[in-house]
Amino acid sequence: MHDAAPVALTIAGSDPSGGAGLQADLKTFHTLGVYGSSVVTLLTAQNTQGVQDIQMVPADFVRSQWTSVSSDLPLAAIKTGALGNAEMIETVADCLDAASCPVVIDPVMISKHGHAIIDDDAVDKLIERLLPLANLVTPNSFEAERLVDHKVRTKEDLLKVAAKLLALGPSAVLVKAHLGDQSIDCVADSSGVQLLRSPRLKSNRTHGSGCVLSAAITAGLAKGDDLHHAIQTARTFVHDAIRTAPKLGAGISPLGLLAANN
Ligand code: PXL
Repeated sequence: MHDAAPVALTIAGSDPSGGAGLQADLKTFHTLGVYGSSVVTLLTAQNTQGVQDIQMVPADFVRSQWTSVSSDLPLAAIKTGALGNAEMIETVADCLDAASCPVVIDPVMISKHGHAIIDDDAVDKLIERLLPLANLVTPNSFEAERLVDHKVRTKEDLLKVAAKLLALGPSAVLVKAHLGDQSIDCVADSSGVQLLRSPRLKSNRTHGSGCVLSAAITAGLAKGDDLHHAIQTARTFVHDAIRTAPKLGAGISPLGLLAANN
């Protein structure tokens, strides 16, 4: 008999080029020893050069996928990625209200190429419905600025934005920022605030790095790690995956998820 791996679920959009979205999440889960399942919210037509088209999955069908998966698999952790619009956020929040495992919300708003993958009115819905049920929310500084309407230019701004986000109801926040030549992540929860610094990697092989980070944290939580340990491990995983990313496609290459495990 083999022990079953813990099961994680991603509720996210498809990137057919495999670098971001649910494909990145599933690969990350797998590499980190977690069984991956997925509920698809939207389909993109994209590659390393940009997002060419988007098609929403009907909200009712997202609910059907959730019912199929959650009624059968022992979900140990869940993450959300691209949700697209307010109706989808409402649907996903209705599903997650019933969840009894940790939930990581990655509030995906734009692609690496600056292509919007969320409607304006969806941001309000995200704040109202999803943030309060998150164990962790993982915005980059652009997404955080939009959620709390405060620019991130300095370390003080970053601390302020993290505090404002925490006040919106998640149990913890991880705000990812680049200040000068440093990559600084601000982690805040009820026990306090921490700044995690690392040198900024000069690489454009970063397609899907946000997805991989939040998926790696979700994998850690599925395995029973505490949040701070899951974040530390996931940051190292992403750092190694960017460092070892092969050149692929004519645009922004995806991360090297296989090499990071070697
Ligand atoms: O990296 C954010 C992201 C998440 N999910 C989907 C995406 C993107 C960026 O392009 O397309 C489906």
